[in-house]
Amino acid sequence: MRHNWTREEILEIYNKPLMELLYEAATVHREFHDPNTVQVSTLLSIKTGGCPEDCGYCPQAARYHTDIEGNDLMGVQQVKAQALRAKAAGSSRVCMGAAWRNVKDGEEFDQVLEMVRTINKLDMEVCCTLGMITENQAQRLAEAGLYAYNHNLDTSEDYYKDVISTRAFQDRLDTIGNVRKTNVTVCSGGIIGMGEKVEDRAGMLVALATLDPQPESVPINALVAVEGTPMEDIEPISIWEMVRMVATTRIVMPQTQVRLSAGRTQMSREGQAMCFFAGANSIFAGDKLLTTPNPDVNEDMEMFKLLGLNPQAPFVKKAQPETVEAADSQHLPKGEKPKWSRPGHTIPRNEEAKAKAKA
Ligand code: SAM
Ligand code: DTB
Ligand code: SF4
Repeated sequence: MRHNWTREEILEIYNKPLMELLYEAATVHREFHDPNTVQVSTLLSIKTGGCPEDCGYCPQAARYHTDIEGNDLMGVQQVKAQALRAKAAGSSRVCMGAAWRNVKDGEEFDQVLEMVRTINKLDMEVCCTLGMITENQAQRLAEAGLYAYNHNLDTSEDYYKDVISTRAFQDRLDTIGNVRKTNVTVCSGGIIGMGEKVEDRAGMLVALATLDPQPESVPINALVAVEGTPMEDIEPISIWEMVRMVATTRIVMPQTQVRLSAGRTQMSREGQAMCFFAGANSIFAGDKLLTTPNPDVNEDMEMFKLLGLNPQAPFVKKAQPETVEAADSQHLPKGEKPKWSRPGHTIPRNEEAKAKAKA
């Protein structure tokens, strides 16, 4: 496994003639994975909207006043019912997302830990994406039976400053580092089509591929431009860019699960098939991502049938984590108030969207 990729090397791969790029990526893919198996994960927005951050792509940021329906933290039984439904529909993983800047110790986090225990006992892989977390919080999640933690780098360190001003790229690396200190696997990727250069896509892949170990899972999202966000007017990327990004990710991170994430409603079946050929081996299923539309589950299953793809069983890559009950926990809440950064620079595009929403 190589951990010393440079931006130039990655750019060279990304820009290869397409047929060569596809052939190389598909060859690497076959060496490390069954090309006919795709992992299916269901997203569940357990706490929606009202987020204090200013991520320029995100409909859940309170400051942009988008047209989404906000919700307080869901109940454990409601989450269990949704997880059972997802399992019956062929998902082996549930990913719970919360519109939080970071996790705070207290009742709500205890409730999330209970959700993790509950889903793990359904013999499904459990993933959470809750914003920044401390090492102690990562350990408490691990003890509850968490399989993966998602925290995206989103883009290159350079372009990051044009997208988010309320926390720094380094904060993201710190959270990933905290997860790495536990038995929980790392899921980290990003978004393309936010107005970044191809060099920024390569830069993001350098940051991910030089982590040692590399993330077990890398989601590649295409921007879903949502009305009211600073990125509402950005034109969708072409399928060729998605295919190139997936193929390059596959080549530089051969063992990783590459997730074809947001943006599939814009892609044809042929386009998605090309992404699977290029090494994507996971999707998010369910008619909604967190707040935006996703292809219908039945449509996805039809596509799987057509392409001869099979949904992956849970715990193929790593054994099911044991669940420790709250009463037997070794890790008590620390009530830490960590000093995550607030870089505080302003991003004109984000400021304009905020002013427009206020008006
Ligand atoms: N609040 C937590 C955080 O930011 O870490 C977790 C939820 S957040 C919505 C998870 C990820 O969803 C983001 O890091 C981003 O990569 C992706 N995402 C959010 N809005 C998106 C959009 N409009 N298009 C594509 N991806 C998006
Ligand atoms: C990831 O990289 N993509 C998913 C998951 N991780 C949490 C989220 C996509 C969200 C798309 C916008 C929305 O539906 O709100
Ligand atoms: Fe909040 Fe996460 Fe959206 Fe950023 S991406 S605004 S942190 S919910």
